[in-house]
Amino acid sequence: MAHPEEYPQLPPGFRFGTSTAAYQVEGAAQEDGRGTSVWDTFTAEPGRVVDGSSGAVACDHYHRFAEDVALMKRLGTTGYRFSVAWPRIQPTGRGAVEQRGLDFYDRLVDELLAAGVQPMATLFHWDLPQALEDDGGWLNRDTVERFADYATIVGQCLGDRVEHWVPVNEPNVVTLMGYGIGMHAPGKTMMFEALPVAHHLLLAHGRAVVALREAGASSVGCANNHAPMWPASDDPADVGATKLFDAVWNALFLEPMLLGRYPVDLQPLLEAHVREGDLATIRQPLDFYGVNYYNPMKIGAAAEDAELPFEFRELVGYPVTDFGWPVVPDALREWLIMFRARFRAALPPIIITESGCSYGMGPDADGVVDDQPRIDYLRSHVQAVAEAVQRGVDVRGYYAWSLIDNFEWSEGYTQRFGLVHVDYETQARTPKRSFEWYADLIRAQTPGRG
Ligand code: GBH
Repeated sequence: MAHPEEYPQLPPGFRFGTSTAAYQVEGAAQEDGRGTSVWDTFTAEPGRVVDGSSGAVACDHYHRFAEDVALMKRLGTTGYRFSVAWPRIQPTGRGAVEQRGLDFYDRLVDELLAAGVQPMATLFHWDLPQALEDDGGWLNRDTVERFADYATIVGQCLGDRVEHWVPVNEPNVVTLMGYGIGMHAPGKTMMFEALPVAHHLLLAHGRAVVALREAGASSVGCANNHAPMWPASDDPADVGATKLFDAVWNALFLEPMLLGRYPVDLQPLLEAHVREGDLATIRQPLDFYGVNYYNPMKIGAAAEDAELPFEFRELVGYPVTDFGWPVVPDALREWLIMFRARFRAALPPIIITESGCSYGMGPDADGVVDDQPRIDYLRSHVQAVAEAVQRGVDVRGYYAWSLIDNFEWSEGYTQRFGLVHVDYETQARTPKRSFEWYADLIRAQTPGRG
């Protein structure tokens, strides 16, 4: 039985949800006419994924979605963020609609609504159709047009039933990890030459916001990954490197979306790609600003001959997750307060569209998955959000990453972020102790109901 006083309290109507993404959970890669995505290609290349795995089967969510929705119902969540796989809707990224692919999301949305769960749909969580990548992918401005068409198709099908829309998940991760340093698909190592990707993803965001609204969507936002950047020391070289990386990771996406301009330091690098009207296209009024938060980063100056002008340093003195990422909930609270103070009227209500951690334990002899560190993570981060709300920041929801263990990109199946354990041999789902804790947290918001 949950004692309300032991759980962070958020205002009435605050939505507690969970998040996943298509390539990480669906599997069924060959089914119902799905086309090849850049992640199918990337995972087939030796050495790209630590355990040599792919999302070909993943959690088999494509076939087991009803079981997964039943888990959400049991959890008592009222929100679920998923992504639509573009190659299921348009196998080559252009042209005719693959109705069977669209039907899957239609069934998923209906199943969610019947369970009392409000859907949040992401249109692009990194699985670009390979055929578009073959034509340059996000380096090619034409991909923006293709994305706007795709947004219209999905919006027309689901616009009446999806509560919130996210056009692009973490454009910074796509730009930097996909095209900058090559840790993600499509695996390009272009460093600063990857900046046109950022501009095209931002244009894709703006065009999709318009397309979705025209198709009947009522609430459209974004899901940008933000990491507070801390300098390794007060040495001006470290401070300067931190300022630059902060611009590249955070401001490069945030400022065009909210203010309609690029950060001053980066303008010279982007100028050549920006056409008349582009910045107005990017700056669309948003119904919410989605933040994916994991941890702050420590940045230092790099050696003269280094490839990049900044360096990632280890943030010591904090507990770490299995991934080695530091657990710093205070940084989330401080970042939210700073964000609100800086943007004020330009900032719509915030939703935490992802927050979570990887801890790897499986079921013990009694079948229990005792993931206390995840409970601590969730408790402290939800508490940080509650404190930011008390300080006047308008945060409307928290979506835990993730509902179930899943394919963690270049880490394959070696990192587990789920509230529910997945046995990849049997596909058995086992709710972890953190699942029970999250259920209690939700119940504790409305005393008397649980
Ligand atoms: C998100 O990306 C994704 O949206 C989701 O698909 C993914 O499964 C989830 O997070 C978990 O990874 O240098 O040690 O300080 C997260 C992007 C970028 C977050 C790198 C952590 C720095 C770690 N990540 N970042 S560290």
